[in-house]
Amino acid sequence: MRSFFSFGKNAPAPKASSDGIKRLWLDLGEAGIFVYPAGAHDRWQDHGLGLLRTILRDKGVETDLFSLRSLKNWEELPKRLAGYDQLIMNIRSYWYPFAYKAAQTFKQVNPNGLVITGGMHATVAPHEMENVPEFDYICSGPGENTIVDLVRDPKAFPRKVLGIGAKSIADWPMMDRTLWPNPKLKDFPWPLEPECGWGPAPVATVITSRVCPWQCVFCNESSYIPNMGRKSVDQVIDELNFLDEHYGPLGSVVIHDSMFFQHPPWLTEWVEKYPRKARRRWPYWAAGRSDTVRQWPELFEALVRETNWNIISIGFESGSDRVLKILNKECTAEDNLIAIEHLNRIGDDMERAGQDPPSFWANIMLGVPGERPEDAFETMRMLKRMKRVLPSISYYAPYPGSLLGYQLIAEGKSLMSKENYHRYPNDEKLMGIDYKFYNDLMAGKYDGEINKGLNGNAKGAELYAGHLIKA
Ligand code: B12
Ligand code: SF4
Repeated sequence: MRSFFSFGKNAPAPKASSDGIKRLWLDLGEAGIFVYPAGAHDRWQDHGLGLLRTILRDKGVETDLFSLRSLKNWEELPKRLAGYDQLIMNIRSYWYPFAYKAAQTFKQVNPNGLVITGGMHATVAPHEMENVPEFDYICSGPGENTIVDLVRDPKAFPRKVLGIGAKSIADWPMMDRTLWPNPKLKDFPWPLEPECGWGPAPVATVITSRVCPWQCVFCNESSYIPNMGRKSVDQVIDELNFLDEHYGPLGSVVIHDSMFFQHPPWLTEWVEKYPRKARRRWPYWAAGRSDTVRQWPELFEALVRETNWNIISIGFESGSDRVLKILNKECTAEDNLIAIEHLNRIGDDMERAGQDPPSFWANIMLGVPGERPEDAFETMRMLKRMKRVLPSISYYAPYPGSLLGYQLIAEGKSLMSKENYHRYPNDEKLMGIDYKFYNDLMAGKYDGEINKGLNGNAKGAELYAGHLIKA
């Protein structure tokens, strides 16, 4: 699929906001994603950008927008950046190499321009960014109550800014999705989003809650994202109905929350209202944990059956208790098994009743430091016990922000750098990991060994071969 437009030839002239300042919000990501064929996840839109541009627009601060994903190649970038006074970016760690390159290019073409940054990487690795002189402002933490003042009068702030957030997501304005970049691709239902195999297009991605309270050492986002209240059930349904009415008909929904299956009273209200008040009971993808599925089996079943939660993302991570302990997952291999059997049973039941059965989106991590081959075999056995599953398997990556990530970075073992985080699913992310073993495992070389631990008809290696994802 090619773009309708030839990007980069004639960059539009920079527009000034009402205060005369020319500001560019740069959407990050790999060049070419909005031009050439690319994975749907890479094409999804950035809620941080959408929310903050909505807030700015509502306060009369206009920003131009360009997406790195619309570049055919990096040589086109200087003319896209030339003539601006400010460059604004939401930087997550996996976008850091792009932001670094963009900031350098911006300064080359606008030596007096200011680079104003915020986002997850600015929150968890500000020290790394402070060493780069091209970053003029580095805002750690949430930006919703800081962004307007910061871009209006940056000189009033120190270089390192502490962002101020809302108490609750309920206080965020409804994001104007037309402020997202428009890839102008035939198969991109802008301002809605493309499907990725979870449910029919167009997809609406929404956020109902922020911050998962658990402390898994490869994630533990609650240590760096301030806790905040959840959006009300009514707000979520109103937003979906609005999107369906204005840009739909919607095909399906993705709930981006790191942990959707939390706060039983909220979930109970969702079970009660979503089937009644939503214009359609759109199927949706959302995340849970195996221990809470075990703890609240009836609530889980009600959500699956009554609200059409048909792709259940669970961070199983491993089938080995040793590795689950290393990860401080606070779930056991038994919790995982019980959750698997519960959904297998619900799915069988629904199939017998002529309904579409739900599937797992099973998040699995391989290459965790300390993992032994037998642990990885247990993990693959666990995966094979799932009757209906979309495997999401990745090699562990030491992200800054997470406890384990910080530790491995400090020990000099991370292979992720500001020039090159990772581009491909099977990139090597950590020293001391036998990636050859894992590549062989993923190619099915150890399937005989794995199937030995399973009774009956074990699925083949096609279940996971080719299912490694970028992480
Ligand atoms: C949605 C999501 C995705 C989507 C992204 C879609 C997209 N294009 O945005 C998908 C599914 C594709 C994805 C993939 C991955 N993700 Co992700 N994802 C999330 C999630 C759950 C929500 C992000 C979000 O929309 N937040 C809401 C918005 C409003 O927040 P925000 O963007 O951070 O913006 C706020 C502030 O940062 C700040 N801010 C932002 N920009 C600016 C700019 C300025 C100037 C200022 C002042 C402030 C400011 O203000 C905003 C409002 O408060 C977060 C977890 C979380 N709770 O945030 C993880 C998260 C961002 N993902 C993460 C990771 C690691 C990944 C993956 C590697 C796999 C994985 N382990 O999940 C892949 C990588 C993909 C790739 N290689 O490209 C990590 C990033 C860690 C880090 N150090 O950056 C997070 C934090 C999860 C975690 N706990 O580990 N992800
Ligand atoms: S991995 Fe999942 S359960 Fe663990 S802290 Fe992160 S979002 Fe929460």
